[in-house]
Amino acid sequence: FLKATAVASLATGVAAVAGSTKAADKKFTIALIPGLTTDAFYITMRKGAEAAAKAVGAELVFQGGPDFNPVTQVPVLDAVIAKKPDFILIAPTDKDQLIQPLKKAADAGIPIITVDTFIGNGVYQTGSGDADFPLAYIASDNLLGGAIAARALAKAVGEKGKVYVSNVKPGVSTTDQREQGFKEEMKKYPNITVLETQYNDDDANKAASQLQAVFARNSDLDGVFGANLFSALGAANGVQQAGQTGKIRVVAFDAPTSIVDNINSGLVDLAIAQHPAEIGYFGVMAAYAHLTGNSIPTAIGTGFTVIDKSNVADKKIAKFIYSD
Ligand code: T6T
Repeated sequence: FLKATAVASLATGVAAVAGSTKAADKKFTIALIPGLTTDAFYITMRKGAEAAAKAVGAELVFQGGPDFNPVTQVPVLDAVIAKKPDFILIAPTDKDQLIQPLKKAADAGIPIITVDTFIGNGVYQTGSGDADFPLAYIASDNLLGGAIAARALAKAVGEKGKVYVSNVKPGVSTTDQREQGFKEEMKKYPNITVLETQYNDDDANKAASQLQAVFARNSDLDGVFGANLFSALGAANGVQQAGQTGKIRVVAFDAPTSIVDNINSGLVDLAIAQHPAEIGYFGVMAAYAHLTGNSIPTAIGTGFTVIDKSNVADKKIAKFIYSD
């Protein structure tokens, strides 16, 4: 048996040289599954991923669900697994609910990196737990991002008063960590009360009506932290609809063009831009490195660019505004 295997692999080796299908020449297919397809954050991530795929001659397949929800993401993941790509990059829409579906990919021999969000506790390749099998996590430092938001909002409201977090839903690693980082940092401001978090299910309209409802209950509301793109956009719209522009201060996570317009108009004080193109670029590069036999780091952290009135018109900032 051993002998037969050796002969077979030798034969394959010969064929590979003759056909010139060495690993480095192979056109790899790398799938990128975003949290949802119609979100400027993931559209920008895709652009970075496409740029890297072009650089290494890989094919990028971008396939995702219509909303940020495991119920719509898991069938997309199953369909991608069935096509047997060489690598899966995915932003899991829930820390727990994507573990088993992703295990299926790992069991099928498809290597995985999670981008933006994580499964389990986000610490991979430790040999412990049931969710450490992805090779790497490539993302912003969301705890830090939440702390930056808290400091900015505290400053905007004069370090006193009432604020709240407009958030997506519990179970999403990124937005959970932003809220955690925000609340921890807010403990340094004893004169600021953080009201109960409002969960909007990634629906900007819901975030806008929640802002008005919180304001109706708290006429002395001073500020809101929108913990992702739709939360921030919705909360800002709610402030405007309530006629409170400049009175209820808004700190936004994410930087689509609409938020930048709102900084110019004074509706939003500051936006914390992530670097989604960088996440996509390094996601593909790490996948390619692994596929060509190189080792890769288990975590890659990407940065932030804070945008406010003082730098919003700066040309160097423009590349951090998300693509639509
Ligand atoms: O904030 C990003 C992303 O980091 C988060 O995981 C989900 O929401 C966004 O896509 C923005 O909508």
